[in-house]
Amino acid sequence: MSVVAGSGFFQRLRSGLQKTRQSLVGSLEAVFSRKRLDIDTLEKLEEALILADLGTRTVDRVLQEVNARVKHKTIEAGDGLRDGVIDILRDIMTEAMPAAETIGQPQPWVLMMVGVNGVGKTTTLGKLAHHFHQQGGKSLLVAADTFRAAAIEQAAIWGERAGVDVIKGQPGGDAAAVAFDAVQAACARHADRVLIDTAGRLHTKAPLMEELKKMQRVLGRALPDAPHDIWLVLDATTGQNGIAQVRQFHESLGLTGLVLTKLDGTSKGGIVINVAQEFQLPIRYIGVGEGVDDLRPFDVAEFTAALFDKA
Ligand SMILES: Nc1nc2c(ncn2[C@@H]2O[C@H](COP(=O)(O)OP(=O)(O)OP(=O)(O)O)[C@@H](O)[C@H]2O)c(=O)[nH]1
Ligand SMILES: [Mg+2]
Repeated sequence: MSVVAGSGFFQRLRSGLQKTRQSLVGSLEAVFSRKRLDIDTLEKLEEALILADLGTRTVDRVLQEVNARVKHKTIEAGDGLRDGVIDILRDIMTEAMPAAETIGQPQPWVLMMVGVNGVGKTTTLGKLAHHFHQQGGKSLLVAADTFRAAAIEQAAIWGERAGVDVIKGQPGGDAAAVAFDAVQAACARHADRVLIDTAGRLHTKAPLMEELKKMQRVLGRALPDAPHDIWLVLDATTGQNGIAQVRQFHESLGLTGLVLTKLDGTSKGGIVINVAQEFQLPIRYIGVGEGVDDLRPFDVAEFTAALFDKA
C-alpha cells in the first residue's frame, strides 16, 4: 500500500495517532536533537521508549541495535539516530507480518473475533463488515454473543449500517450452535465471509475460554478448516495488560492475528510495536475512532509515516 500523505484516510490515521505522536515522538525528538550520541543520550532514549509503553524486550532490542551501530560507527547523533531508531522499529513490526495475504480466503472465509469485555469486538466487526461490503462479495455478521441481549441488538444495528445480513442467536443460547448454523447458512447462501462476534469475557475465567474453544471445534465440524482466522481485539489504552491477554488467548485458541483498537484515545500506541515484538503475530487492523471508517488495515510503512513523518 502506498502512503499518500494528503489522502483522507492517512490524515485520519495521523490525527488518530496524535496522542501517541506527542508522547512517543515528542520525547524521542528531544533525544534526536542532542548533539552527542553519548551514554546520557542513550539513557534518554531508553527513558523515552519505556514511557511510550514499548515494553522492556522491545526497548532492550532497540538499545542493543543502536549500541551495535554506535560501535561500528554506522550511526551518528541527530538525524542519523532518528533514521536508525525508526528503521529498527519498522523492522520489528515488519518481522511480525506474514508474506502472503490470506484475509478473505477461502470461500466462505470464517473469522472468529475474540477478546475481553469492551475492547471493541462488535464495533470492529461492524466496521469490518462495512469495509468488506465496499470491496464487494457477500458477508454475514454473526451475533454469537449470546451472553447479553443488548449485544445481539448492537450487532444488528451494525449489520444494518454496513448493509450486510446478520444471523442472530437467542440471549442465553448456545453460542457455538449459533456459529455452526451461521456457517451452514453461509455455505447455502454462497456467502464469501462469515464474521463471528463472540461474548466479551475475562481471560482469566477458564469456563468462558472453554466456551470459545468449543465454538472453534464446532466450527470445524460445520466446515473443514474453519475458523480460518481467530483474531484477538486489544484495547490499546490497556498498555502492558494487553500483553497478558494476548498470551492467554493465544495459548488457548492459537490466534492468527490481532486488531488494536482505540489508538485515538491513548498516548500508549507504542503497544503496537510491543505486541509485534513479543508474539510475532500479524496486526491485521487498527481502530482509530468509533465511526464506520475508523478502521485501517495495518500497514507498517503507513503507520510509521503517520507517527514519525513531519507533516
Ligand atoms: N475511540 C474509539 N472507541 C472505540 C474504538 N473501537 C471501539 N470503540 C468503542 O469501545 C466501546 C466498546 O466497544 P464494543 O464493540 O461494544 O466492545 P466489545 O468488545 O464488543 O464489548 P463486549 O461485547 O461487552 O465485550 C464502544 O463505545 C465503541 O464505540 C476505537 O477504535 N476508538
Ligand atoms: Mg460485543
